[in-house]
Amino acid sequence: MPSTIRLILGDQLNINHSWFSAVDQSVLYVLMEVKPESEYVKHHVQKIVGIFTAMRLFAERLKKQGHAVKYYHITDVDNEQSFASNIKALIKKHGTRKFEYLEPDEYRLDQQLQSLANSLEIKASCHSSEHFYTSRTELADMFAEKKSFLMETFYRNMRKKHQVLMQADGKPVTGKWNYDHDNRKKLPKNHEPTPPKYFAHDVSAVLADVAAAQLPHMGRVDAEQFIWPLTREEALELYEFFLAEMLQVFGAYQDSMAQQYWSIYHSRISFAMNIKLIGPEEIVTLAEQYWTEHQSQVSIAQVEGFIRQILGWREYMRGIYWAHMPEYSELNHFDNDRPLPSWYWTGDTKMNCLHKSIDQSLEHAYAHHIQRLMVTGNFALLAGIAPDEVDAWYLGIYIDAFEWVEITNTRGMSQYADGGIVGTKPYVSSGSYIHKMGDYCQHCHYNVKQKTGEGACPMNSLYWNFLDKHRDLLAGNRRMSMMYRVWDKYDAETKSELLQQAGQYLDDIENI
Ligand code: FAD
Ligand code: DLZ
Ligand code: SF4
Repeated sequence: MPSTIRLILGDQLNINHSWFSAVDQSVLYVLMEVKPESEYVKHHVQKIVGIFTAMRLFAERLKKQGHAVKYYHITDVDNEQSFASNIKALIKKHGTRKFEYLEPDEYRLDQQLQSLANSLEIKASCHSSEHFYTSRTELADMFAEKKSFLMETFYRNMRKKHQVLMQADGKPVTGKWNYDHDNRKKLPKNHEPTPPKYFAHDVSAVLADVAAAQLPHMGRVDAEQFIWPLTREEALELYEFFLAEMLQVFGAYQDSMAQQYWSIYHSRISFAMNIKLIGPEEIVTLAEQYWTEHQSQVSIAQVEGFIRQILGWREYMRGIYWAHMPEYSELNHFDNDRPLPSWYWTGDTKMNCLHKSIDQSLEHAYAHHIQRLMVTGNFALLAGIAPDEVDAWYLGIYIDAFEWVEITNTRGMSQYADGGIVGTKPYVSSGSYIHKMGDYCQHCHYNVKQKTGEGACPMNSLYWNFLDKHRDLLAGNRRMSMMYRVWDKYDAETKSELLQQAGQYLDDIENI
């Protein structure tokens, strides 16, 4: 009879966790597929199937190692479809004396599990997931006396603390912290990126369970050739492929967009990392090691650009989340309230940049950072979409979307709904940025060079409309002042035409 129950959530599949270092038959590990976790937003079918399959494979692996495991499939008759009810039923059945769980990454589940723990008459405790570099409060503690939390400051502190890309004299290797300026290139004409690595899992049985349980979902899936990594070994394989084939140009092309290529030179490691098949520390260590051993092929700009994303941005977002939740999920700096256009769920728009970014998201449950930020996010902000709707879309559609990293990127970095906690200014642009960084505009119904009139690129007038509408909130921001100077130089007639054009597009937003 197990005297301890240990709960493992669907994004806590860390086989190197100290919990598993010894086999102890008095401990029962519990994993459960439960309906509420699939229903808090409408998820991409690949996200549900990916998480369930990875959970099932993880449970099998624990069993093979000799651990006692109780696994609730979504269709099991004894599954009460709630973490709390299933745990209480197990405690009753086994007469368990202790309940243990790992720190959830999401505020909602943290609250739920704390209240479950408090309601039990047995001992209950919460343990580290042993995944992140930082604790929940490390970022807030670091900036305790400061008004704003600068990512660059945080990142440099992380580099020093963890001795990543550092020299013995305390300076960054090569003397420079940041190589952003060497990066940000468009893909050269006729350049064909290395094709992404695909796995080919048959997930038909899991998909059948999802259908039988009538879980809401969206998006497409090839159930016989599921492409995402689902075990630690596959996560390592995908990452090693990235190091060997892609790291050498990762930074250079990380901001580029391409009509024909859906992931370009991105690692696509976020899903595996977010469900903890692989950890950030090993990712960073392996990248630095690869660079050290291959300096003739991989420049510092590439490896620094990559490490910054994980040691910098990813940990920073986690810190922001725990410093500002639950208020963060309510922030709406611009009071935006327009519904999300229905074509966000179909890709059915004449704007090619949006069509391509949404269509590939439905196909692969993935878009790379610049598509999320400067295409779908940019349009949503320019059009004044309600942040709740934007968040629900991002949280549902991406296979790597978990609230701690989704909401900080969406509501914060992309929508500036937090009024500048994450970003120092809104990430907005007209069509010119999209034109500069890729080839979407060449294949578009609209003309990126045109601001008004039939066929004018909607991003152009919406951009000026956004600046004009939010002047009170933004004109005082030094980083926006140059754009306001440009706007102020337009004559009254041009301004009025631009605002009118934006108004027409917004009135007909479902059909643009
Ligand atoms: P790569 O480009 O190869 O980067 C490597 C890794 O760096 C990523 O796997 C990721 O772990 C990390 N990283 C890069 N940028 C960020 C960032 N801004 N914040 C945190 N980590 C970062 N990332 C998620 O993991 N989950 C999300 O739900 C999510 N939602 C986003 C929503 C919006 C609106 C935006 C603008 C960004 C979002 N991101 C999210 C951040 C980033 O876009 C993804 O991490 C990245 O696209 C994942 O693909 P990749 O693994 O190929 O990344
Ligand atoms: C996203 C998700 C889904 C769809 N289903 C489950 C599930 O049935 N069981 C589970 O343990 N986890 C699931 N998850 C992931 C959780 O929502 C995740 O643990 C939280 O997002 C915490 O970050
Ligand atoms: Fe997007 Fe405008 Fe370019 Fe079309 S022309 S792809 S809408 S930026």
